[in-house]
Amino acid sequence: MEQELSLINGTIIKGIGGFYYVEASGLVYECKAKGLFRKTGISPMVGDSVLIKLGSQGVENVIKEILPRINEFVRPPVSNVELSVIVAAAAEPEPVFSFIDKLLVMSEKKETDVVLVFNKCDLITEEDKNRIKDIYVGTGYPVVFISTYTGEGISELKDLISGRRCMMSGASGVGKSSIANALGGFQMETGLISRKTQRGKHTTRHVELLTGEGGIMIFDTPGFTSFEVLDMKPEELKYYYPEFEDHMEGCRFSTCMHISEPDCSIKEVVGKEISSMRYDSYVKIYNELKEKPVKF
Ligand SMILES: Nc1nc2c(ncn2[C@@H]2O[C@H](COP(=O)(O)OP(=O)(O)OP(=O)(O)O)[C@@H](O)[C@H]2O)c(=O)[nH]1
Ligand SMILES: [Mg+2]
Ligand SMILES: [Zn+2]
Repeated sequence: MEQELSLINGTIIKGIGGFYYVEASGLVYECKAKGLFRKTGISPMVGDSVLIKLGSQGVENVIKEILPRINEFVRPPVSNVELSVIVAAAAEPEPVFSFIDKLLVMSEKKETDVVLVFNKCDLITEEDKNRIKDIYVGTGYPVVFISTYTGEGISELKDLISGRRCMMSGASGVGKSSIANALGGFQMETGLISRKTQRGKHTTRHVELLTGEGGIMIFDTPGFTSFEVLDMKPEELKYYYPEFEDHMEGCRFSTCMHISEPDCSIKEVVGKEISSMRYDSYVKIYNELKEKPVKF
């Protein structure tokens, strides 16, 4: 009983080299997670709400318990996400729409709300923006066009995300850390993209939960260049494209995958109500899932 009373409730904001940094009442404690995995089979993640026991006189602080998670993501590895902020660059690097759609699909699967951000809008025209808008208009996702250089869209984004714990994910070099800095006045390291490959240089190495004024709570995460949709049956995928929902009922077969079946009402509206880009990414991801049997 005495021991329980001495436990402190906090949140893991960072994990490096076997240490976890736990924020509790404005203080940050460096902790170990000794024996926790052996006892529970669960490894701590950034975002976890935990109970820690403070050590004294040379004894380290220890995470004793991980409280139940609302959700957890594998890439990036974070837990308890309230809003998924998917970041792409409008240019430099060019957006890869199938990659963006994979991130969207994973967020749908995890049932988090989504905001889609196109950064570096100082590099594109209004016409370019309209082309991007057209791709996602049917999804219902909020799409925000921003530039951390000019400040465009930053306050709009702030309004959309404040008060919710946001996971930022996206390719390296799209500006995730720059956005975190612009939103919350943080000083996260940012890095130039490679001139030759037009890709980021993986500047951010660790996931970190940043808390700032005005209800800003952001997981800054390392960018990645490839991404596979995990733990999903191919038949599930269609439910993670919100714009399919209104059209599915017209298909001849209730089991229609909207790939090669006859009388498919989804395929009928591709290029109209459903953007070709989105449909193409659906087919691509569907085929990838088919080729890669997943154990359940
Ligand atoms: N033109 C332009 N460049 C930007 C903008 N925002 C950020 N950048 C630049 O893009 C580069 C990458 O920015 P970062 O914030 O490091 O990108 P990141 O997504 O955090 O990258 P990783 O940490 O590697 O995943 C830097 O050189 C930034 O200065 C913008 O609005 N416009
Ligand atoms: Mg970064
Ligand atoms: Zn169909």
